[in-house]
Amino acid sequence: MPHALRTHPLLVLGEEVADALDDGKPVVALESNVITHGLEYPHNVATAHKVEDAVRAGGAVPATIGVEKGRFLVGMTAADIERFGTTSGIPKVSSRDLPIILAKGGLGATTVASSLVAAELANIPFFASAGIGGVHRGAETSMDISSDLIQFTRSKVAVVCAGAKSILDLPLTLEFLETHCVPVISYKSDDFPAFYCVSSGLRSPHRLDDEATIARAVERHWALGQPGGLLITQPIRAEDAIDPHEVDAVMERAMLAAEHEGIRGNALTKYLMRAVDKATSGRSAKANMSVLIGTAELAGRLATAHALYRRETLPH
Ligand code: PSU
Ligand code: MN
Repeated sequence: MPHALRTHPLLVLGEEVADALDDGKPVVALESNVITHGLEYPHNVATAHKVEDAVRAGGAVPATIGVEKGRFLVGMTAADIERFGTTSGIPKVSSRDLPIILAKGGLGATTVASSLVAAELANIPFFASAGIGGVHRGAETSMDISSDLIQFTRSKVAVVCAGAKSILDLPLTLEFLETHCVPVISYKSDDFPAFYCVSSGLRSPHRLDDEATIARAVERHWALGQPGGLLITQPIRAEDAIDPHEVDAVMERAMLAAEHEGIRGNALTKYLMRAVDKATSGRSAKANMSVLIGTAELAGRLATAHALYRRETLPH
């Protein structure tokens, strides 16, 4: 029998994703802003495929999300990924932008926040992104706090990431998550990671070392009637990490340059990331790939453990 989601007016489900959701098989949602704004062609397209392969290696079906012709693509095809990767001028679409872009039509690249909106509509309980947005440094005056954090409190989707880059204020980011009741779980680590670095120097509120317990925690969160998601972190592999002092020095310079050039609002994240990529060339490309693959693979394994847990515990 065709699933209702297949005919949802705002969703275009990929065939494999629709079948997996019908069968209660694990699916992991992925963002497209990293394809259009995070990396350059052709590295962006190649990376998007590697990330999808990593989700599969973890046992789940990948669902890369974007916006086209007034609907969410949930489970982009290779042709979709190529189109997003090569078309210039695709807007970055966060939650606040969604209704307008959906109303206007055209292409839109989803951030973590807006991908979570689509994932929840499609009943996909897991999402992977290497780095989330957070509280920006200087937020006490700029009030620049990524919508990603707000969306965690609204969408019932568990987010797997390698923490956030230290272009952000990581202590404030953790404070914000605590204040807004978002559970943070660090997988096999005591610390909250900082994307290129194994540790941000901050202790994580919770550590869990096995997929089954994390899957149970995700289900418990929702059994409590909580509306939002959870954050699950996994650090970069130590051998691929970059020295925190070097990252800090580069960030400081990039932030001063951004201020000098008057870069603000939703353009700031991309600007800072590009500056760091340039300054650390070679190694940051390798680190980026390592983080993307690692988080996608873990998300695949967690989605698999979660699907199994649901099958075993839910009435048939
Ligand atoms: N941080 C990263 N890589 C990214 C982003 C953030 O390390 O690609 C992107 C993601 O799409 C994230 C968005 O959802 O930037 C957050 O942007 P803003 O800070 O404008 O909310
Ligand atoms: Mn912002």
